[in-house]
Order: sequence, then structure tokens, then C-alpha cells
Amino acid sequence: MPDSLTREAPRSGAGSGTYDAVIIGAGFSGMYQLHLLRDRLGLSVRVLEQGGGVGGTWYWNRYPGARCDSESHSYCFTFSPELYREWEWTERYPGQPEIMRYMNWVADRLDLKRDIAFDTRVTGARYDEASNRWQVATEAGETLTATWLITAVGCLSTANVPKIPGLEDFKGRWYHTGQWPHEGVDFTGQRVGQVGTGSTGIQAVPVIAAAAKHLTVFQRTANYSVPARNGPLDAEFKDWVRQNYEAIRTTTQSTPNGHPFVIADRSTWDVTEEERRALYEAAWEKGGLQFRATFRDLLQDKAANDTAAEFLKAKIRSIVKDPATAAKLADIDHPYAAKRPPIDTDYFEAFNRDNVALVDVRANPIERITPDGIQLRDGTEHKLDIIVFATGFDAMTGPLLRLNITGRDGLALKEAWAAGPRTYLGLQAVGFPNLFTITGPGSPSVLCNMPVCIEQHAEWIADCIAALREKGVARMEPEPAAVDRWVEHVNEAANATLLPQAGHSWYLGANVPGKPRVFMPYAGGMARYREICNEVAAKGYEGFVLNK
Ligand code: NA7
Repeated sequence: MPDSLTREAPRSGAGSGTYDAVIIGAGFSGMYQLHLLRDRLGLSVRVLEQGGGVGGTWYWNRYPGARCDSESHSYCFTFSPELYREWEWTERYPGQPEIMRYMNWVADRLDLKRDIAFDTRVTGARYDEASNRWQVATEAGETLTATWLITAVGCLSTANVPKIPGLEDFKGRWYHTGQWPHEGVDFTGQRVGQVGTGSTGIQAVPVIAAAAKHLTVFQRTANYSVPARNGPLDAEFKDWVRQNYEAIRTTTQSTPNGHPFVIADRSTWDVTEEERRALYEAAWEKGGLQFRATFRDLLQDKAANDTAAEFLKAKIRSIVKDPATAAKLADIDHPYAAKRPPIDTDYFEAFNRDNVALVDVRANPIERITPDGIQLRDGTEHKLDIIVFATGFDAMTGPLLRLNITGRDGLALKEAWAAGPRTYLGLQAVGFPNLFTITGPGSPSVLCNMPVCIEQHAEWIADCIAALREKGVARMEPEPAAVDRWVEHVNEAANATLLPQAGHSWYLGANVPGKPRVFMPYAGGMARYREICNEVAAKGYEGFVLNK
């Protein structure tokens, strides 16, 4: 991808100034929120973006094999039929460069870039009670003030580089997948070590293996994966997408996870074992996240889930030729889809290559990084030229807490959330008036196809601001009791599923040492969540304190 596509911004800085709204972040969320507030409501808006272009998480995640796991015809804006029909995706799942082209195209079509300050890092945001305004500080020393502050910082944008002793002495090069160099990395002739086998690691392994001299994969937790079955889209499918815009949008808005497929209305136990196997085989052949939708009870009933888990483990053993490697890859300790289920292109097949080795660092943990590679607890040293950390993110709360937000009475968001995030609807927190968090903790966010939940949040926020302005309301924040009830409901929704059973998942914050263990996303389903939000608005923003 030519770099010019991502660096078209004016370089004039944010410019101190007074706005109706400041938005932090120019990914899907920030772009759409800017469009709604500026073009529909006529507000003065400034977007502050740390990256050199639009794209959010996709601006940074340029690692080998980076591709979205949502199908392309659902991983896009759907608010405008014209925009939706005009863009033509080329593959079943969009790769990172194509997503960047799409986002730049949307930003240009909606003329968004003129109101976005790129290369602008926010260093703090403080609510000033006397003026009822937010003061947002940038690294360049500018201060912007606004009535409304909206974070559009994404859920997976704070890279988690594990604190392994010795990294600073490593003589080779090392990278985190979420902060990948724009110029790419040449693996030719290199001995590469990759730490991490989440969705990212599983995408990267086959691509790095094909380019490197040797790849050692350090696996702490074995993971399920279903083939993505990616490929080019034919003209017939592209026509079908254009003709079925309304139906696709209706489906994505009415399913619990925002994807363009419907969860089968049958229990695992409604069919015979033979029929079940045939259904799993068909889902495996079809590929993708839809595997999860084979039965309606896979995420609620552990015994039902076991049938899917056993099917997938057997697939791993049948693909991977070396029995010891296959056993390590299939030694999975959590229910299927209790952690975010990856999909892949030739992940397990990559372990049949002569230049790929798997190391189990659950049994024999990484002890330190030496100048020459990675040393395990038993003293074994793996000599490496490059280390790739596919080690994930300080998810959901990380990107918000690093903004250094201070609300009423000098309350820091870090203190308010010291024991874990507490929000009403994932949209607002007590003590932080007029601050909205798009896809914040307590909303479906990462359990949903992101553009679907982003559109819902951005529209709800825009409608809310319009309604408050009409009523002359100057200040909005949730009632503490409403937050208590919502937090309880978020916990109930999670506990009604198998999701909390993956004790080491980033949904729980368990991947970051010292982070409070709280199940962060709302697991009650996007469709239900949308209804709740609409009802709250219809009742005059029930649960919020509104002051003139
Ligand atoms: P994930 O899903 O958090 O995966 C990170 C991986 O890195 C996972 O296998 C971790 O093992 C492993 N990890 C993390 N720290 C270490 C250390 N210190 N040692 C060894 N292994 C480690 O991040 P991804 O980027 O793959 O995916 C994030 C989301 O992006 C994904 O779910 C999609 O929504 C898109 P663990 O499981 O913690 O034992």
C-alpha cells in the first residue's frame, strides 16, 4: 500500500481552541462520530488522533497476515446505502491494506480529514466544573476546550509487551504486532521467535513461516482455530451484497454478535451424534466465526460446548503430522469460544513445515531474554535474530486510562476504576460529566462485530447530545444507582455464559499482570443492548442526572 494513503493530513497540529465537542481517535468510531456531530448536528468538532492517518487499530496493526475476522460485507459502515453500495470489497475477509484504503476513501468522501489533527497525542483531559467544560491537553502543549468529550480510542489499541527480564540486552530486533513498522520487516534468512498464539499470532505464523529461515512459536495457552476459507469475492457475490444491503443490515443489527449470519435455532441435543458431526463438518468446510453459530447453546451449556471442542481438537490432531506437536496444540484448557475464537489460513498446517517448531512455555516458561534469544526455565536457550510479540493488548480499559482523564472534584479515572471499570451502559461513568466512551467497558464492543456496535454508540451519543441541547441540558452524568444496577447486569449476563470460564482471557483483564479481574464487555447480546439503550433514551435518559 502506498504510504501516501495514510498520511494525507494537514500537519498544522491540533490548534488550541474552543469546540462543542472533542473526539479522541480517528478509527471507525471517531470518523463516524465526527460526521454525525458536524454534518447532522452542525456542531464545532475537533478530532485528535495519535496516528499519522485515519484507521485506528488498523493504522498500527500491520503485522504479517493482518486481516479482519469479520466478513468484509459486514465490516464497514452501513448507515449510508450509497456508501455501502459504492465500495467493493475484493476478498471474503478484508486484509489490513484494504481496510486502510476503505477508511481513507470514507474519510475523503465525507470530507472528514480537515477536522482531524493527526500525529496529535492527548496527554490529559480535565473537567472544569466552573465552566462545565473539558480541557484537553496535547503533547505539543495545546489545550482544547469542549462541552462534550468523546473517546473513540478503540478496545485493542494499547500494546501489551510482557515485562520479560533481559529484553533491553537482546542483540536482535523485536516487534509487537500492534506497533508494526510501516516499512515492514524482512524475515529472509532470519531465525524468528514468536510469542503468543491468540488471533493475531495465529494469523502471523503461516506468513512468517513462509518468509523466515526458521520460526519458533512460543505457546503459553493452546487455542482453537477454524479455517477462515478466505478467498476473492466473485462478481455474483458482489452483486448480491449490493442488492441485499437492507437485509444484511437488518441481520447484523438483530443478531447478538453483529455478524451477517444467524445463530441456528437448535440445541446441540436436538440432533443425533451423527447429525451433529455432519453439521460441524459442514461448518468447518464453510469456515469462519460462523462455526460458533452451529448450535444455540454452545456458549451456555458446557457439555454442548465439549462436543464442539472435541471436534476441533480432533481436527488439529488430524492436520498436524508430528503427534507430540499435535498433542501440545490440542491441549486446550478452556471451552471453545470462551476466549475470542481465532480463524486462520493454514495455521495448524504451518507446523508440518520443516522450519517451524512449537515450544510449550506453559510447561517450561520463558525465564529471560538473553542477548542471543529466549531462555526457558530449564535453561534451554533458543537462538533468535528477531522476536515477534503477538502478546495482545491491555484491552478495553488500557486505551482509556492512558488518556489521564480527571473528572469532577479531581477524581482520576484511574482511581475511579482502580477495582475495575464501572459504567452505565458502557457509555458514561459517575464523576465524569459529558464524557462519552464509544465501545467502553460494559458495552458489547469486542463481543460484537465492531462497526455494528460503533454505529449504534455513535448514533445514540449524537441523538443524546441533540436532545439535551434542545432541552437546554448542559450537563449529564449517570446516577450511581444506575451504574450499580448496570454493573450487576453485566456480571449476570457474563455468568449466564461460559465466557468467564476462560480464566486467562483478556475479556477479564487476566492477560495484564496486576489488572483487576472483571469481565468487561456486555455479553447479553448486541440486539438486546440496543433495545435497552433505546428504552433509556425514550424514557428521557433514565438513569442519568441531567442539569440545566
Ligand atoms: P490475545 O488474544 O490476548 O493473545 C495474546 C497471546 O500472547 C496469547 O496466546 C497469550 O497467552 C500470549 N502471551 C501474552 N503474554 C505472554 C507471555 N508473557 N508469555 C507467553 N505468552 C504470552 O491477543 P491477540 O493480539 O492475538 O488478539 C487480540 C484481539 O485482536 C483478538 O481477540 C481479536 O479480537 C483481534 P495466554 O493466552 O495469555 O496464556
